[in-house]
Amino acid sequence: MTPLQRTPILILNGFLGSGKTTLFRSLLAQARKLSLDVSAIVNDMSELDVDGELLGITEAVEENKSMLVSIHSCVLSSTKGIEKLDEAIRTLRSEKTPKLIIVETSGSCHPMPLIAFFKEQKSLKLTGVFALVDSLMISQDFDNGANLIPRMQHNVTHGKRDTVNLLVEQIMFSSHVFLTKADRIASHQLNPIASVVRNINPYASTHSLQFGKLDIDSLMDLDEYDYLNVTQLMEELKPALEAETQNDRPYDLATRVIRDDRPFHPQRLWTICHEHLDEKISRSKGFFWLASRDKHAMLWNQAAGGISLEIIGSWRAGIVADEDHGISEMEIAQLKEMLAEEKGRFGDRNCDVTVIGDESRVDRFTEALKSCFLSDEEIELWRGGHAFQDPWPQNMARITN
Ligand SMILES: Nc1nc2c(ncn2[C@@H]2O[C@H](COP(=O)(O)OP(=O)(O)OP(=O)(O)O)[C@@H](O)[C@H]2O)c(=O)[nH]1
Ligand SMILES: [Mg+2]
Repeated sequence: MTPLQRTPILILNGFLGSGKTTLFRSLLAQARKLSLDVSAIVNDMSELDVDGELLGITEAVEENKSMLVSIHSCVLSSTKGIEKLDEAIRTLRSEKTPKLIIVETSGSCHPMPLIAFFKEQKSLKLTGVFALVDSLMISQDFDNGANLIPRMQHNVTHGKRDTVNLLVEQIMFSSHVFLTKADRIASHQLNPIASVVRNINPYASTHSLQFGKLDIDSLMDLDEYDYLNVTQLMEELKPALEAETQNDRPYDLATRVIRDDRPFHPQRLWTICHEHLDEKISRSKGFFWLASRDKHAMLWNQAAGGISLEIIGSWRAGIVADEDHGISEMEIAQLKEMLAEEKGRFGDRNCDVTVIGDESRVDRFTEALKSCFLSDEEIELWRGGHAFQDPWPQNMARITN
């Protein structure tokens, strides 16, 4: 195989909730519009595979399911993750060679094991290693970036490794840094953050990015990743990383999964979110339903400094119950047949949420969320058509594909 035939690989790395899936969805939509032959690999640390589902409902993937491989229940940088990545690339290239393979890592993924892996792959060409950095999180938790290097130095001095190392090293290994969510901070805050990033990695280009608006054209022919820039860094970090790669879920991050068929009580959920969310809960995401909006399947998306609820579609059970469903009797009969297969008490309606955070806080928040599910008495009220108090925005955005 000549070097020209090597398949380009682009990695979307970056801390939990920094905007990787948002960018990925935008890139897949553009690839579809421009008929670009792009394949996708997505990694979710949790067994719920929320990102796999979010990419799975894009029009690009719905039209061609074989373009996406989803790897979940482990982090890509672990030994197991790298094996699964290798297998996924083989699967994607088994029938034809895509023009570009884009890989979204989970937010807890260290880029070094992936870079080491691609360096050895003669038929692949690693181009971009993108580090997406949440500028709102940096401004709030690291004083516009001023605390980032001192906190890293403190860890180095004390022989400690935590998520600060991860954040800084994601930047160190990147070819491009994207400062996301710039719309959430004042414009004068962006420059200090960008200059800290440039101090950490003078080789990477730094850009700001809002809601994943990046032209895919500019990514199709990127230069090969410059391994020389990180040779020394790789040597230095090797001992520490070797210990971490044995672990499927590294760092001081704990993951919890909430699975329940019941809806959330809208007011209780609102109160709990306002009382319990802080920097120790790095990330929570998933699908759920609210007792007050029981026709809609909703996406829960909480990252540092913010939570967003979006409508992702309609529950089948909601359509069937709707007197104005506007679909044919035959379609209704088909939906009822599907619903008969469901195990939950509420048809296809259910709640699947992953919570990721500091070991010390994650259980408290998870238990608090669980207390938001309707009690048996409230379920009876819901069945009777009770109007639950609902402080969430009335006009929730619908996720677009
Ligand atoms: N305000 C604002 N929100 C954004 C932007 N980009 C992403 N978000 C929001 O940030 C949240 C997390 O975005 P994702 O794209 O899921 O982040 P991620 O990096 O894929 O998250 P993980 O895979 O869990 O690490 C979502 O609620 C997004 O809507 C942005 O530019 N501005
Ligand atoms: Mg994601």
